[in-house]
Amino acid sequence: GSIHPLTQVMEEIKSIFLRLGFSVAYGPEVDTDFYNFEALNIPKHHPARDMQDTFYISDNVLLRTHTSDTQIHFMENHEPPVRIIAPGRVYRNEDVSVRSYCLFHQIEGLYVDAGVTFAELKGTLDYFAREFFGAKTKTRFRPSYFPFTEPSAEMDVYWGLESESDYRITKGTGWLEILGCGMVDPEVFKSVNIDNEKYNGYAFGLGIERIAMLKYGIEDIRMLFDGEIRFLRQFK
Ligand code: 2NL
Repeated sequence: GSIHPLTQVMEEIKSIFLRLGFSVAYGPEVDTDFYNFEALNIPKHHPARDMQDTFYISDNVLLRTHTSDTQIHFMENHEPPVRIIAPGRVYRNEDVSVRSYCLFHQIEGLYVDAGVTFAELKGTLDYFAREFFGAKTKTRFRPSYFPFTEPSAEMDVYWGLESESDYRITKGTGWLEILGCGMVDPEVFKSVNIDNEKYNGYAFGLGIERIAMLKYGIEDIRMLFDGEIRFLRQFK
């Protein structure tokens, strides 16, 4: 047998953040509306909550759409400082295609303490990019929006424009988006009873499939879930 490419990528990312002092937290894949949406400042009428995007078990129970739910559970049960990553499976009710599948994997990170800065977030994620993609990796941060962080950003790595496929995957820019991040919105701390005058923090989320596809040049996301032995043997 061989270790699945998604597992290999997850283990490599986990080990980088473990070296930085993060612990690993696991949580339920079936969770309630509160942990997946409400506590994350995602309002009732938000499009992500739609049945078109989320698999519901009942009115209030669903398959998690990100591993943020685990971080909410963790903050309910632990006083700051909190420094965790939450890896695992997440689910979205999307049309299956080369680019998207109903099941995928995520690693989210969370750091909560008194006086956490955006500069620390940038330094940590920049370090991660250089460990994962190589010491010469260039990164850039662009402003973005998430309901659970303010301010929010996306991090790109410079991929280059050497081959025809580089043009295709970077849309001719040479840059590739690899994660979303930001400073935790004070509203999120309210829902887990953490004093948002005393504490703040940063969070980030990255999709494993996308990174595995880039690393190994996999063109169709479905190959990661088919269990086709001739595909899997290549990752020995
Ligand atoms: C993306 C973006 C992100 C987070 C995830 C987070 C979790 C808590 C509080 C605040 Cl408990 N934020 N997670 C923050 C920013 C971005 O993911 O594109 N993921 C694939």
